[in-house]
Amino acid sequence: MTVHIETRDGIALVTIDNPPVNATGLAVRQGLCEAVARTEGDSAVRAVVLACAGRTFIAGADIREFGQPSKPPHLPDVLARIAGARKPWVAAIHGTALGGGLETALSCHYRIATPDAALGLPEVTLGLIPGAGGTVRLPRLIAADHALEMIASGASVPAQRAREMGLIDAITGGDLVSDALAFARAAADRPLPAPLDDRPPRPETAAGAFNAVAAKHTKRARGQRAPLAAIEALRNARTLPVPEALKAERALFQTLRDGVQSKALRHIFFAERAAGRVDRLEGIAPRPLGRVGVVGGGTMGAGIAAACLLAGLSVTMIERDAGAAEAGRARVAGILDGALKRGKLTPDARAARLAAFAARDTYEALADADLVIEAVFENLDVKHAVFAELDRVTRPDTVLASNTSYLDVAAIARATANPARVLGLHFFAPAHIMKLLEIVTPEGVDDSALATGVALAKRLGKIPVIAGVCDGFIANRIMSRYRREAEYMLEDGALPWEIDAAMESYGFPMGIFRMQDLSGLDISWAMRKRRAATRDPAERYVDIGDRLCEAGHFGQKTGRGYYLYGEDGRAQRSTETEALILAESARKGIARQPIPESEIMARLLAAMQDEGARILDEGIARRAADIDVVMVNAFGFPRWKGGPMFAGGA
Ligand code: 3H9
Repeated sequence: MTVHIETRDGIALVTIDNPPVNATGLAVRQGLCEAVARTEGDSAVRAVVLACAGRTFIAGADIREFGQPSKPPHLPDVLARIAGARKPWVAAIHGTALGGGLETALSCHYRIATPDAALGLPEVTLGLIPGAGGTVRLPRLIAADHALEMIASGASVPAQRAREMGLIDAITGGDLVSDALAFARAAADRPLPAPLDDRPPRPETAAGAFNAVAAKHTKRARGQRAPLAAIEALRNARTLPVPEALKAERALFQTLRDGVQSKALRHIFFAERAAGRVDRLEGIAPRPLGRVGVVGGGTMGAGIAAACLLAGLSVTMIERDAGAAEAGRARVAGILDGALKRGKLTPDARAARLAAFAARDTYEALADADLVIEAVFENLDVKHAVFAELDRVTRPDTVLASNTSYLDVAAIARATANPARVLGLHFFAPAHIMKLLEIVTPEGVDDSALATGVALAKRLGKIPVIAGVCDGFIANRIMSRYRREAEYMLEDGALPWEIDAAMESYGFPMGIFRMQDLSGLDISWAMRKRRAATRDPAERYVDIGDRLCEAGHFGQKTGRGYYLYGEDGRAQRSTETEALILAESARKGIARQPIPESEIMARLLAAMQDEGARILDEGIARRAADIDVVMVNAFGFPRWKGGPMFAGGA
């Protein structure tokens, strides 16, 4: 039974048991309707507790049903029945009450939660708004601006904050169900509170607060429809009678659900979860993961070390001498301090994480590591030397990983006696923040080593994407292809700020030239110089980036790059860059033609899609959706466009 009912001493305990997250699929909706009918009709029942089995309270409507015609009873109708019950319903919340789950709790007369529970309406993250009364009932329970913030941001609030806002009535001290039953028993002796639908909307916390939150989310929306629809629905909730506000909410929800943005966001939601599932690892246990070694204490090594520490792993960092080890230690401590400042770590947790960290200058310190990640200079000889050392000092079952962003991991592995324990773990900077981890799998890599890489990603809260070995793997290979296309357009007729503006109006947070200026032009220049000898002379090559570097313009850090940077760090159009570009077009005999914004984006997308298709053909990526996950999480491809392959109809 998906929903079962038992009566304990006059209180009906209605339990939803619909793994994995108790989504309100058809069987749950039917079960809830029956529960209302039975409890209303049973004179022995005085009150009802609604609880969930398993790891969480209801995490929302069943997203898988959104692509199909919806079957009655619909959630809004089910919730109207609960809200109209003549006996008090108490929602007993553990885990997360999200979306339709929180709306279900809002239809109950009371809500109590465990101290570690979280409540939210994350529909906007799926390109939706709440569609079962959330936009109308939440602002009748909590302040108007708080309700708008929750719905337009999609962010959850922890139980304590929910209690302060008035979203829940109590936090349990002991067993949730026992406490909820006791709460319900007491509630049965009191008059039934007025349903939320009969209450007026709550005022804002301060004059103008609602409009301020609305303005903030309008600005952030950047082409996304759902946050604007959320604002509209919340305004309706304040101005329209409840039945009309509910009707308007439903209409907005349905339009969004059937629109391309929500389809794209649902695609990415499932693609991110599918990315970590690897058929060949079915039944393969990862090796134990407690102690991680990191070779290299630069920006990348320190970020990786911090990510591991923040996930509760012990970390030993290796540098070439005591001075470099100290610098690496300071970088890691700096990242943990940042986490402390942002409230992500308590002072005690920071101290405990630092106690689990050591920076050393001898490889022997890695003798007991379960996994070692190398993050040194991108040079095959240097990497070979590191892996030969790792082969010497580590246990035979230690998994060895390279954080290379484009080198041949199989060639790196050959520096060891057992290449089967070597793989690539390609982090993105800043490594303690970016969600993506490319797991590069050379042929012959051992299944349990691979499973350990995937387990590490999950332990770090990252999304693992499996990639085969090629120059740049999935992420950097597509990135260099579309960067090349952008450079061709510079010669053909566009200017950096026009290309960046096209990308930004498509939804990228930053255009490609501005992004290169930010990360520094010198690193890719050095790489181009290293590769110059092996470059196909027939391939079109754009020299503009090299010319900028030759002039000492390395990007924002030198005040000049594709753009010019003022004292305030703002990027301005550079007449010098423009002159250089025009000169390069002239030198190559190219008659420049202005390129309209739509064509710029079409060319960039086509380049990404074409390279994506090649990557799929070569088996470097396992599925088109993995490519989308990479582009969304590594390079700011707008999530609500679903990634380049989805946008191309793959
Ligand atoms: C909504 O409610 C609309 C209403 O307002 C109106 C209706 C009329 N449906 O993330 P995990 C699956 S919109 C179907 O790996 P975690 C997920 O695919 C919804 N399936 O676990 C995965 O399956 P698999 C608003 C769902 O512990 C498995 O559950 N709600 C749903 O890291 C485990 O998921 C949301 O947006 C779902 N709603 O995180 C919440 N949710 O094992 C979306 C999960 O086959 N969900 N699955 O890969 C989440 O944020 C996280 O899943 C959650 C658990 C925090 C709950």
